Amino acid sequence: MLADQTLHWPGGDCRLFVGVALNPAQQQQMAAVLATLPAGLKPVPAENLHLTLRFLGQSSETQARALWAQLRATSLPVFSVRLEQLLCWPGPKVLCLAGEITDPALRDLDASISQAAASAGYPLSQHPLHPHLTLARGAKQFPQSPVTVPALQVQPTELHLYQSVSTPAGVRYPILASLPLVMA
Ligand code: 3AM
Repeated sequence: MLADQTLHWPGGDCRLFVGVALNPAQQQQMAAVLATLPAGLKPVPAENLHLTLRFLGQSSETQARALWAQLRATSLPVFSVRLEQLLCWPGPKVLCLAGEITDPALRDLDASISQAAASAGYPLSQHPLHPHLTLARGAKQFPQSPVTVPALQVQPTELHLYQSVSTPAGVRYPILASLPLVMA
């Protein structure tokens, strides 16, 4: 499927981030894993699974369009990352499956996104990129009972601009625009 490069703006200012999704087989695999997480954890809905590459925060339409135009004019490399380390981050209280950046293409992509974000006027990222898939929230500490999560080799084909929408039923991440990642 061709990426929809058009940016569909929902109106007003929006909370945004740039990221990638799992492929459908991985999403299904992880949905099954989410269903087995110990009680006390709040698994994320499977449709919310994603890897955040850059959190942008509250954004105007003008700023988002400037960012997306710059990314559209950039050759965005396809990358691969292996997520295999189960981590509990006590600050945001999330359980996540994390990996290291070993593919130079991911460093290049991160640099391109940072450059586009800076020229569109977004503040510098507070943390260096640490690839991770948030699995559950409400994780004050590492779960006492054993958690089995398979390693995941993620090789996305598209970059997405996600909106983060809070609703009474929970957070949703609609995709506002997508760009293809290309072989170098
Ligand atoms: O689930 P992950 O971590 O991939 O952590 C938040 C989530 O990504 C991250 O943006 C994604 C959608 O909410 N996020 C939220 N607030 C953030 C902040 N102030 C943030 N990342 C960095 N700084």
